[in-house]
Amino acid sequence: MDAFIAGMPKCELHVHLEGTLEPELKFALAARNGIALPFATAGELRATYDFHDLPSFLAIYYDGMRVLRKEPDFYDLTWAYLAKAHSQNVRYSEMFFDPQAHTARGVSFDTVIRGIRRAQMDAENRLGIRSQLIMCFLRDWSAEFAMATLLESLPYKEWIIGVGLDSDEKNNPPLKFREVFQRAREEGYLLTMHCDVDQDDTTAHIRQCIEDIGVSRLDHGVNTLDDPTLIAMVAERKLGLTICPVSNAYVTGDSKARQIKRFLDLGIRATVNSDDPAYFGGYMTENLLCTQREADLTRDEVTQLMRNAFESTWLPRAAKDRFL
Ligand code: ES4
Ligand code: ZN
Repeated sequence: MDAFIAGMPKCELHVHLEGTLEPELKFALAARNGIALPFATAGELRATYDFHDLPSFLAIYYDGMRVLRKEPDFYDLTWAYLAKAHSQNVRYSEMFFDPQAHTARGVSFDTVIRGIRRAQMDAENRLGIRSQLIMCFLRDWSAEFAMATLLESLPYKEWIIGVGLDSDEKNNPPLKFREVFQRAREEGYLLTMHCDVDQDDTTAHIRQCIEDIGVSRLDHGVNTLDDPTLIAMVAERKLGLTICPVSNAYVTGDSKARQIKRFLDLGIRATVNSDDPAYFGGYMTENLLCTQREADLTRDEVTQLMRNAFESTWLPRAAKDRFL
């Protein structure tokens, strides 16, 4: 089974590029940019990755981005992730980035996206791994900042397939960003949003995502299972759920592998993804292994998870079919 999972062609739909920043690269970028880190070694830094909930993780995640300043930094970050994904036979990835976490520090949108884009092109040409980019808004900042970021992205529209919503969900419901997502839709972006696991008001947020925002995917969305009407809505609309078991285990103490199996039994398009692999310590293969073991999945069920992922991509039908 382990060899089967390691070798299978994979698709990833929920990974934050900034969450792929490994301690070793963080050290190299800090040195290159003359930034002092309060740790002597990458190992020492890794030892501080001790989270128990979303806020304690996010504080370390945002602090880690200080080393990303110039275009080549974003190139190196993206290249390292795509090379690692390629080594696990990931054929296609849709990757989040958080432009506001950089523009708020004085790094330009242009710098961020040019570095990422150049690495995407190189990875496609040299490694054969395809990827697309999803721009996330930070939900704990204002809707005005999100709208300004949306407008700032428009000259680069051809490089961005869709928009998402991440960061701290508490008291930051989907409806706070209704106008931003409406405008994003008018501009041709596809829509998704995080509905993190076991947060306050999670089921109300999932309902807003579907009924008011009109997302075509849900990031996490595990708590759909808490409400039969949500189960029916997700099933009827064939929404893909991008679930991240190793991340869930960190943030909630439970990988939710049993819930993933339940979605499969219901015929709902659950997928398995890595979220922030440098922080949570698991890329695609490790996330699939964790799910398979904890829910005792068969080979067919693991294959179904990957079919669900390719089916839920934001690729044209013909491109999907080439992967399936
Ligand atoms: C995130 Cl685990 C998680 N939750 C919400 N927002 C995020 N951004 C990056 N990782
Ligand atoms: Zn996420």
